[in-house]
Amino acid sequence: MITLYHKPKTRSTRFIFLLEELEAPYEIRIVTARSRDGSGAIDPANPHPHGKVPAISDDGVVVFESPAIALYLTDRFPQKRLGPLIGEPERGAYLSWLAYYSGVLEPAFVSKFMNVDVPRGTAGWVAAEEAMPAVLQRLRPGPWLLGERFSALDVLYGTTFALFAQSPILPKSPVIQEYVQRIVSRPAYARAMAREAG
Ligand SMILES: N[C@@H](CCC(=O)N[C@@H](CS)C(=O)NCC(=O)O)C(=O)O
Repeated sequence: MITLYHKPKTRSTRFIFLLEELEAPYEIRIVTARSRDGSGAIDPANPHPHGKVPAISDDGVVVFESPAIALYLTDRFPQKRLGPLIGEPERGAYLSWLAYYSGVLEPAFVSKFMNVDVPRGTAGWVAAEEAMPAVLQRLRPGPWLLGERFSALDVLYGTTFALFAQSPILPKSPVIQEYVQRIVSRPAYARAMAREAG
């Protein structure tokens, strides 16, 4: 049984979506976490080293950080084909864009949100203005980041773009709008939203 350490309406919500896509047996354990306004506290029950969400435990095996959890879960339920496995040619792109999500895209978005210039040659990421064209180029052939194959990448990127749909951080592009529409139209997304709402 998988336990998802979760705080509603945060980065852990997308893992309810992924677990629904995988039709995995799971339970949700609501934990407290610190909020932007200074309220909230780390929950000692949460195994993430900084008390962040998401984290999961799979019969005692703990995994934290979104790309690691996505990879763990798609490897754990290989029959669902939501992530290319070792030996499949798409595995390289899968790993690369998983790592890119938290190594480049999120820092790029946060830098832009905070009005911080990204120092080229020093930062390990690039500005959002440079990152987004690369993502768009990948997405343009569609319908998913791995082409015809829906994967956990789309859970990460799609839910992020859905969240920032109205924000100036995201370029206005029909490619993104249609992608977000495809994501939020998935039955597992609706089930996840219903489950989170209780
Ligand atoms: N790098 C982490 C980020 C997780 C994260 O920052 N989650 C937020 C909620 S959206 C959180 O738990 N914040 C509480 C805190 O920073 O203490 C991941 O991608 O999983």
